[in-house]
Amino acid sequence: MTTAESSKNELFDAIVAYNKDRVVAAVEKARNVLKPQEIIDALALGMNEVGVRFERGRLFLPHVMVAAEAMTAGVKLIEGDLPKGGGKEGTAVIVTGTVEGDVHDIGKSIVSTMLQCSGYKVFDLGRDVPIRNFIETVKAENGRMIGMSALMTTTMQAQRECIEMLVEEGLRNNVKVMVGGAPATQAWADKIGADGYGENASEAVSKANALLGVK
Ligand code: B12
Repeated sequence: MTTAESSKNELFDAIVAYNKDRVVAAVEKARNVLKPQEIIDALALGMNEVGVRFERGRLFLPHVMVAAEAMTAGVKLIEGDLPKGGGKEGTAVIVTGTVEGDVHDIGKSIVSTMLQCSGYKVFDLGRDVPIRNFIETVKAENGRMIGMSALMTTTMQAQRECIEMLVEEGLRNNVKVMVGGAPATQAWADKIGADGYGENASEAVSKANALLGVK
């Protein structure tokens, strides 16, 4: 097995074992062999497995919480290593956040970081964000795009409501909307009239570039 593969396995196993020290050690080690994005992808795969085990009743909420903390710590370690876009995209503003009622923010934060590294000015509103806050921030900061994350089938409805509010406020033509989070799909994005959907953080960046006309 190559060192890269064994590094990825170590990252995955450490998250699934919900062991923060092991995650931190695995990330430090992996930095010599893997690209930052590969490290994030391996950790995210581990988080997905945690989700599967939680669903099957093999892990419980406290385990998921510790695994989530470990993932956040791991990503924080390598944030500075992510390639920078050089700011050639200028200062296009993107407002991001996890919708109201939803506290899942790991994926959203990765997306925000990657957008930032690609040269965008990102206003990350955090988690459990009321729709009104997205709208007010986009107005106040002259935002060109809203990127909403939702991890639950119940909360993803807020993505639709935000688009409806943009229409009501007469802002829809000036503001692109990108949606994401595990239950979101391209079909969902089409259904609610979003401009784009990204399955992961790299796709979020390429979709944002395409929608905002950035080469
Ligand atoms: C970690 C986790 C938690 C942590 C969250 C910690 C945190 N700070 O985020 C804690 C323990 C707090 C938690 C709580 C709960 N959780 Co939870 N959780 C998860 C878990 C296991 C992993 C999520 C995750 O972080 N994945 C890793 C990241 C990297 O992936 P990601 O979020 O999908 O993000 C990527 C893409 O989706 C995309 N992306 C994300 N956002 C965006 C945005 C844009 C604009 C774009 C373009 C792309 C994009 O890019 C990201 C990077 O690649 C999922 C299982 C799963 N498979 O998703 C369940 C899951 C989402 N949780 C679930 C549930 C039910 C809950 C609780 C209700 C449990 C409870 N009984 O209390 C609460 C909800 C509380 C609330 N009100 O929000 C369910 C939801 C089911 C449903 N009906 O939809 C899931 C699916 C688990 C399950 N299978 O049952 N949870």
